[in-house]
Amino acid sequence: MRKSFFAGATIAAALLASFPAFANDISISNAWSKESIGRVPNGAVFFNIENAGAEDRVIGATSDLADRTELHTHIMDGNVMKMRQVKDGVAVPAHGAVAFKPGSYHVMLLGLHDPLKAGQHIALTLQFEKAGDVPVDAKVLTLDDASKMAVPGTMNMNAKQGMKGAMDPSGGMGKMKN
Ligand SMILES: [Cu+2]
Repeated sequence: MRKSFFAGATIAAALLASFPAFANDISISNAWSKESIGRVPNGAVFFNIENAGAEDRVIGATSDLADRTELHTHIMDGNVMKMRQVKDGVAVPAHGAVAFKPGSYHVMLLGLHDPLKAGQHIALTLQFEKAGDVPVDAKVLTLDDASKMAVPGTMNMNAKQGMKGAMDPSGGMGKMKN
């Protein structure tokens, strides 16, 4: 499990040139989003937050990209995974890290002004209780590359099929074979 996690992290790191942003003790790395599908007017942005100092809290996010920029998370409601706005912020532990990742925390872009295109860089601002505003430069990935940024649990599932299955660009949930 640990090994798969690091394999996933290595693939993720290889996909992105990392542009860490520093503000006091907070650094943001591996920020990414994915290209818009058709006319879907929403997007999500993911990244890692590392904190070299005392406990802090993400209290909001802003951007010029969409009508609304919100902190979101996913919760299980019965057997259904739902997105929900996070209104009380996201704690960032002292000398710790928080991953905004698929299936978990993300910055939600609601009502995108323009579709996100692969290869594009998008800018947003994270607001921290103590560190203040921290800029985020996120790279927009193709759907194929974005699928490789999957959470470790998903990587483990793919690993059962071997790397060939996991790397198959046409592979999706509907194509899983046992
Ligand atoms: Cu969301």
